[in-house]
Amino acid sequence: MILDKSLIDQHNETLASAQQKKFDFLQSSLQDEGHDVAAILEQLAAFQIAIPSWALGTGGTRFGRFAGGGEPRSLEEKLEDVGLLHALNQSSGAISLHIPWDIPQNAVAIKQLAASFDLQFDAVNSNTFQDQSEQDYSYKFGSLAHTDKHVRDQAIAHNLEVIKHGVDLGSKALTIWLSDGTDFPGQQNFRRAFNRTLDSFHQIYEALPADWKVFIEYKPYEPHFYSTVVADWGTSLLFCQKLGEKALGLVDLGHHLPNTNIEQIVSRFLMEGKLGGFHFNDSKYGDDDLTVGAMRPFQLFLIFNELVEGMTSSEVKNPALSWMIDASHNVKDPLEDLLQSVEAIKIAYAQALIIDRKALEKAQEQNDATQAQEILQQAYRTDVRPLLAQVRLDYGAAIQPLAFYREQKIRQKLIKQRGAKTYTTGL
Ligand code: PSV
Ligand code: MN
Ligand code: MN
Repeated sequence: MILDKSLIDQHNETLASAQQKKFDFLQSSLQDEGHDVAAILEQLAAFQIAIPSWALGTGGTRFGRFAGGGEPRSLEEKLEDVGLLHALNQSSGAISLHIPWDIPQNAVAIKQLAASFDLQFDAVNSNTFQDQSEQDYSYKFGSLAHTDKHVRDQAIAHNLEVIKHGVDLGSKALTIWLSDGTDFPGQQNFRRAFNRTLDSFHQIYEALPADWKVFIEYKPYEPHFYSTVVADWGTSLLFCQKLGEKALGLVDLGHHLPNTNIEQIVSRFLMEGKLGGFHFNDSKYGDDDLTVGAMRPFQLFLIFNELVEGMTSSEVKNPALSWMIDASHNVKDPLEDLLQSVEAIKIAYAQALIIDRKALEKAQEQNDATQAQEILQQAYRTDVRPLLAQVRLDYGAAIQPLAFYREQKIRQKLIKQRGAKTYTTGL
């Protein structure tokens, strides 16, 4: 859907004076606290979050899928949807593709279309967790970790194919989420499964272009319920250390057992210079893939506290990160869900940027737990939304993207254009 930009200007005109009041108040409070508001606005403007191509359609669960209408029917329409999000918030300037769900038939044309929406291609994802109709061997008992070399070779070849697609599109990273694992005690030898995986990873690593990275995503369980080869951050780090500097860990917020201290994991990865990127989402129980910030916004803020600390500390040398969302669900309009997710990420980032770091360091040195809490909560309880809205206004995006989306009945327009019964590949 091509968006008429003048509609955004009209929307902004009606909200501009209220926005100005909120922004002026926040700006002067932050300045009184010693913050450089212009610098914060610049950092917020530069912060772009990649949209997963598989989140543009209704997610569904293994029990059913309740598809909405007007969902993208092709890669081109997925790019249009991300282009729309980016026009609304100027914060979603990238897309992350999943192969073979999104095989680009004509990479040159796809790249041009993406550029017309000002979109880049973030990490490409391989998929050896499902069988494809034309493949020779089944992944029922694993892929890169399989006991049978034929299966492993097939899975390696698929990853090399994904890298090729990524190169054609200008992507610079491969994300491997390896679902391999077992469902019953004794089913496999853990050490051998690890070593087979390492050997497969090595072969993929060797095929990476010089300026590429590979992200190793971990997840404790599902689809397998007894053991998973890359179950946790320690295993991911171990693989990355054995592979070399292009291999980095990927933290999907939903891939932790309940009450895990994810912010400390983030700190550890950063400390080792081994953090590659994120799959943002939220969850109450497991890999729920809920809208970012829907359940535990404070945890998200604490994660950004570590990220900002790590990215600004001279003690940490970590490459630039890939920021990606991995969320989708059954009951929301996917585009609304994504607008909310991007907003939640940027709120947490903005709040982390206004933490009084010097005071926090002092409190930490003095073991003053009370003061440390006060400092963190001073930032967390600040309503930073006028900063985000200001950046959007300055860059020609909508002051209130979600309200605009609803006012303009964009979903209804997409349904009219694409139909009420649309089908997307992927989860
Ligand atoms: C697996 O649960 C995962 O988080 C991986 O990132 C996959 O690529 C994605 O979900 C598939 O939906
Ligand atoms: Mn993920
Ligand atoms: Mn997941």
